[in-house]
Formats: sequence, C-alpha cells, structure tokens
Amino acid sequence: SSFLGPVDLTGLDGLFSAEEKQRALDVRAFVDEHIRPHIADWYERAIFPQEIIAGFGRLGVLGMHLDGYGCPGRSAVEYGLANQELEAGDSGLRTIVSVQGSLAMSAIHKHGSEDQKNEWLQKMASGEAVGCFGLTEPAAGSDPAAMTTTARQEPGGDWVLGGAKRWIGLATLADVAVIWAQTGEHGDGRGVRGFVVPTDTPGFSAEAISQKLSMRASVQCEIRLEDVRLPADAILPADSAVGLKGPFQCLNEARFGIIWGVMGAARDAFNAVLDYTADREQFGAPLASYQLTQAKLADMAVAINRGYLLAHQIGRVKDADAEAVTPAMISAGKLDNCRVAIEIAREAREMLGGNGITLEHSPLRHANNLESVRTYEGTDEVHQLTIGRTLTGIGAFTSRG
Ligand code: TGC
Repeated sequence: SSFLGPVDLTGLDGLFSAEEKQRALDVRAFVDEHIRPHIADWYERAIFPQEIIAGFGRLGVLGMHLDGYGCPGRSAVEYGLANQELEAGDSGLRTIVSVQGSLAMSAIHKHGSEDQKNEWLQKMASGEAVGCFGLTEPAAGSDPAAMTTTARQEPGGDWVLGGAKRWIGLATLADVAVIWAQTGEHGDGRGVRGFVVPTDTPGFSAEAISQKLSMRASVQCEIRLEDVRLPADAILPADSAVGLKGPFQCLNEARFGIIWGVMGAARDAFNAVLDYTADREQFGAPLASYQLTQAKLADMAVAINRGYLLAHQIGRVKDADAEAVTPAMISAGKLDNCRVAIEIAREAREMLGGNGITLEHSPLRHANNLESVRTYEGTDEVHQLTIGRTLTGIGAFTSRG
C-alpha cells in the first residue's frame, strides 16, 4: 500500500526513498495529533494557535531546506512532502511554515550578512523567533514594482523607512520583519532593497486583518511603517538582493512549497469524500456504487496523481541543481496544482451534499483556504504570463508590453 493512500494509482510511493517517506509520516503524525483534532474549532473561531510555531520548530519544518545556521538542511523533496502533509491539515497552518521558512528565513539566508544570519536563523528554525516578509502593499499586489514604501539613507548612514504593507502573514506576532522598500537608487524596480527590521523598532506597527472567509486559522496583517529608523547594517547587503530579483527569489521558494502543499489539501478532500460515499446511502445503495460518483472520484484521483508527478519532477530538478529551476517551471507547478486542488476541493464539497457545508468535513474549508493560496504568491494570470513570456519572449504583463 502507498504512503499516500488509495489515491496513489500510478506508483507515486515508489518515487520516494524510505527516509523521505518516513519524514513525511512524521509530519503527518504531528498533524494528526496537533492539528486535526482542533482545526474545525480554530477555523470557526478564527484562532491562530500561536504555540504551534514552537511545535513546528521541534518538528524541524521551519527553514527545513536551508543549510547551516541551525537550520535542518533537508532536501527540497523532503520539504515539499512536509508541505503537503501540513496542508492536508490546513493551508493556513502550512502557510505559517512558508512565511517563516521560505520567505523570512530564506531572505536572510540568501541575501543577509553573516551577522544577520547568526542573529536570526537559528532562533527562527527553532521557532523561538518569528519572522514575516513584507513585500505586498495595499496598492501593489501582483505588481510589486509599484510599491511606495521608501527607505531613505541619512548622511550618518541610518535608514528611515516609511509606508505600509498588506496581507503579511504573522506580522502581529513577528519578532523580525524583512521589509522591501524603494531606495530610489536606480529608479523603477531596481532600487528595491530589503531590510531586517526588529518589530520593536519605534514606528513599526501591525494589525491583523479580520473578517476573512479563508485561512481563518492563521493571521495576515497590515503593517505600518512610520519613520522607522534603522542602522546602516539593517540592509540585506548581498548583490543578489539588489532590485526585485531579491524578493522574487524568495517567492520562488514559497511557490515551490505551494506546488506540493495544495496536493495535500486535495488528497485530504479526496479521502474525505471517498470515505463518505462508501458509507452514505441514497436510493438504497452507497453513493460510491453509482457510476456518476465513481466518474468523479476517478477524475479527482487522476488529477491528484498528475499534480504529485509535477511536484515530484520539479522537486527532483531542484535537488539536482537549484539553478536549473526556472521561474516558468515554478509557475507551471503553482498555476496547475492550485487550480486542480481547488477544483477537487469544490467537487468534494458538492459530493458531500448539504453535509459538506459544515466544518465536520474538510473539503469546503480546504476550498475556502485555496482561494487564498491560488491568489497569493502569484495569481493564475501572473503565472500564465510568466509562462507566456518564456514561450514567446514577449512580456505581456502590462498593456505597454
Ligand atoms: P521583471 O522585470 O520580470 O523582474 C525584475 C527582476 O527580477 C528577476 N525575476 C526573478 N528572479 C528570480 N525569480 C523569479 N521568479 C523572477 N522573476 C523575475 C528578473 O530577472 C529581474 O532581474 P534584474 O536582474 O533584471 O533586475 O519584473 P516585473 O516587475 O515585470 O514582474 C513581473 C511579475 C508580474 C512576474 C512579478 O511582479 C510577480 O511575480 N508578481 C507577483 C507578485 C507576488 O507573487 N506577490 C506575492 C507576495 S508574498 C507577500 O508579500 C505576502 S504573502 C505571504 C504571507 O505573508 O502570508
């Protein structure tokens, strides 16, 4: 039998080593013990269980695929498998791991100074310190080059940051924020630089966004930066972080995790409906005995297998040579696996009938969460246009080309 359960029609189990599968099963055991029994209640009451961050630290999934500085140093495939197990629990809790590890920690790991790495990474890997990543703004979502947050350097060397960020996971709980701002160095997106901002710096404030219909068990926030004064060495100094390619390299890591994560949500929705249709009788027979049910189950299972194969392919390429992972490759995985996962979660809800609208069953919760996952880290359109630019050589993001 496959570690992925009945959905594994194509020998997916054989693609992974015993060690990789064991790590995934360790994460699943954590999800079964610490997330599944509580998630409906957290989701209903919009509670983010803050103590889970330390649990994730002990589990070794924070900055899981980063090396050195107290980070676990696991492979991309192991990181991907961990994401799909976490997201089988809840996308909102998987996103915490992405924000901390793929965004905040990876920004410091890729672009930070030795001092910044030594100060933050070990504490963040253990969950002792929490990080967030401020790129998106109220008026700059798909187009981060339009950001208006500024960083001005004073003659003495200090930086002064001003502006606002929105949709920032973990910001109200964070000890440190990686904030991207226009320095005006080159004009357009090339003047964007990153700053490591301790959140107790005067002028930094964050407020959680309320009334969400998605990701209710996690926290996304608005950040305000009012004359936030930082020392000269708060900037991420690496050449790799000059311009928007700095944050975009971090988004690649988060998007990679999402390619895997959403297949976990899809698998969980599929399992829920497979069990339900076996038990639920209508017109004198289990729903599973009807051809229309089986046709839907078959299409869902085939789509999930395709999604895992795509995630696995990109994961193996990344482990063989991280440089070989192109933006178009990441976009192909993020685009397709998100839209497949949300279709499966919605179909599963429909197959549960009226019972599918409560939190007793996972599919509608997954579908609602996936509304966010499909939109953040690049909408369908951003990924289609990234692939379109690769295929044609013509950028079509704006009407100006
Ligand atoms: P463009 O001219 O394409 O690129 C600017 C520079 O960046 C380089 N680059 C990349 N580098 C690495 N990986 C990628 N995927 C890259 N894409 C582009 C590019 O080579 C160039 O480098 P250089 O050396 O020439 O300066 O930039 P553009 O402004 O035309 O952007 C195009 C577009 C639409 C693809 C990009 O803006 C985009 O991906 N938009 C979507 C933004 C997005 O995903 N936002 C989500 C942010 S996550 C967040 O803030 C909070 S959500 C998580 C949470 O906290 O809960």
